[in-house]
Amino acid sequence: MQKNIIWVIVVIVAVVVIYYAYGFLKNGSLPETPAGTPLTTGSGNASEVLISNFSFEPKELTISRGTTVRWTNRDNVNHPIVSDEGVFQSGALMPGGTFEFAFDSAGEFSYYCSVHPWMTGKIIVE
Ligand SMILES: [Cu+2]
Repeated sequence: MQKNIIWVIVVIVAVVVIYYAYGFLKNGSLPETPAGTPLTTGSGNASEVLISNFSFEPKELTISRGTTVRWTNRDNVNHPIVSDEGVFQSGALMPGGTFEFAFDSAGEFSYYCSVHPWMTGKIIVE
């Protein structure tokens, strides 16, 4: 009798595991980001530039003075950000890494990726 109960439990566990495994395979393993998720997080005084597919998005970003810009590397390679005028420099910006810089004075700040110099962007501070 005891043995039968154990077998029933084993079968139930197996069915549950197979059910979840099937759902997992069917839906894929990567969690999806819901559409319309705001890119800006925190105080609202920060702006986000995403690095993906070897480009900066947005390529040009207009902000007001005192805003912190955060670059997030969504690619699988290192993208060190360098300001044309040497105003800021991220150093190695590895996959998944972020770099933040606070823009305290007005002006136009062009930058590029030192590994892939064709990757350029601009921060316009008003
Ligand atoms: Cu790069």
